[in-house]
Amino acid sequence: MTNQFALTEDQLAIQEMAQRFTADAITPFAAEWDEKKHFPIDVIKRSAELGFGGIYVSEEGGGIGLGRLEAAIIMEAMAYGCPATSAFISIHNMAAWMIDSFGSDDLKSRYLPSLISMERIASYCLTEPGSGSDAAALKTSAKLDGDHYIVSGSKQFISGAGVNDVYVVMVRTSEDGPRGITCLVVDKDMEGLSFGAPEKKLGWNASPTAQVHFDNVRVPVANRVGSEGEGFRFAMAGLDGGRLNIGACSLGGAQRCLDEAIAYTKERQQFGQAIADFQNTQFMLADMATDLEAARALLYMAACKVTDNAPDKSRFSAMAKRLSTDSGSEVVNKALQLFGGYGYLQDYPIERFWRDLRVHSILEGTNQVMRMIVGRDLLRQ
Ligand code: FAD
Ligand code: 2MC
Repeated sequence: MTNQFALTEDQLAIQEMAQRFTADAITPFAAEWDEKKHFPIDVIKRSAELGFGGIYVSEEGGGIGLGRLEAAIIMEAMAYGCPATSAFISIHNMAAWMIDSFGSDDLKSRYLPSLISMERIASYCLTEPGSGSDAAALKTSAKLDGDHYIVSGSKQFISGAGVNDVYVVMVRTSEDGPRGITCLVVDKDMEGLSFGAPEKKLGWNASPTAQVHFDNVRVPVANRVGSEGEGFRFAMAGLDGGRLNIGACSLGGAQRCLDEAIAYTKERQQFGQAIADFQNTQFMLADMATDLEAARALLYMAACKVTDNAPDKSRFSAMAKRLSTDSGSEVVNKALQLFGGYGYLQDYPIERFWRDLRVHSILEGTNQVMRMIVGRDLLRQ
């Protein structure tokens, strides 16, 4: 960021490109995707033409090699139309980045080109039925058998499960807690891989979620990311960036609802005047804008810290995720109130954003886990 607080010309150009794509390909269709539970795979793949299949995959790896602030700006812009679609692209980017950052040259050459072009799309598989917040308690096992691992177990709540082609999976290769976790890349067509029924959800209807089952799936050792025992660290490093993006998705969704609320309250008349003329309305809009800007400032700063690999990057990423997702939902809730009964109807976009943003305080680490990360880091100092 130049002048400490302004975006650079390049960043503004990236923002404008993402905003144009959103206005053209996402915003006009998002309500229908939500209503029909339609997964907009064609639009997601089109975003690869802008480089969004490998936003922070290095240029050597074939990506566009941007920083995390630029990624957040892109996610925020796309979430203005549809937070679920934006977050789906973020998860793919997190998985691709893990392969680029920690994979062997062979693994990178076999997976990255088709991930970056989004010919293939990747899921990130950490959560299990018995281990959500306590991710290091995961049980899906991978036992070495010659030059393959035999993988058995189940993953829960996996975005893109059943539709995506590639699964970046955290598995247990030894009993040694977080240090017994290894990261493997699994193809959809490997024998023994199957998927649960699509989950029926409150929001994120444009993004399919399901269980992934591994029944003695033979995964080549060559598909291991890094060494045995490094998987948990890779998974957490991926989430440092993923959490920024989820926060950015909340900012984009909340900005849209604030803009909608400003337009609506100027139009809507009650007691012989626009409801925007009531001081209560103005105070609510003022608080919404203030809270949004404060969360955005922290998130952009945290993004710069992750790009720079700053020692406190994980703490800042957790603080920014917590604040942006909670503030984002609060802003949308206030917008819904300003719309009165109409805010509750599907005729307006507010209720969709209200439902879509709710899950951002839960996934990629609940906001209680975010506080745990921040609190532990403060006390460690
Ligand atoms: P739990 O861990 O059981 O938590 C329940 C409650 O207890 C929460 O309020 C939590 O904050 C609280 N709690 C737990 N431990 C503590 C503690 N120590 N101190 C205080 N409070 C605590 N996961 C993936 O791996 N990949 C995906 O693609 C993916 N996509 C998802 C998509 C959707 C729509 C959803 C809903 C989830 C997705 N997840 C995914 C899973 C998500 O990350 C988990 O739901 C989340 O981490 C919480 O785990 P849990 O649901 O098991 O809740
Ligand atoms: N970057 C790199 N390494 C990290 C790290 C980070 N951000 N955070 C932790 N580690 C390392 C840590 O240094 C330690 O390494 P070592 O054993 O060498 O000392 C190891 O990982 C274990 O860390 P902890 O001791 O902190 O592990 P613990 O089990 O106590 O708890 C916790 C970690 C709670 C923070 C983690 O389990 C967590 O983040 N839980 C939430 C799970 C989650 O976010 N799930 C999201 C799923 S994805 C999703 O929802 C999607 C929509 C895609």
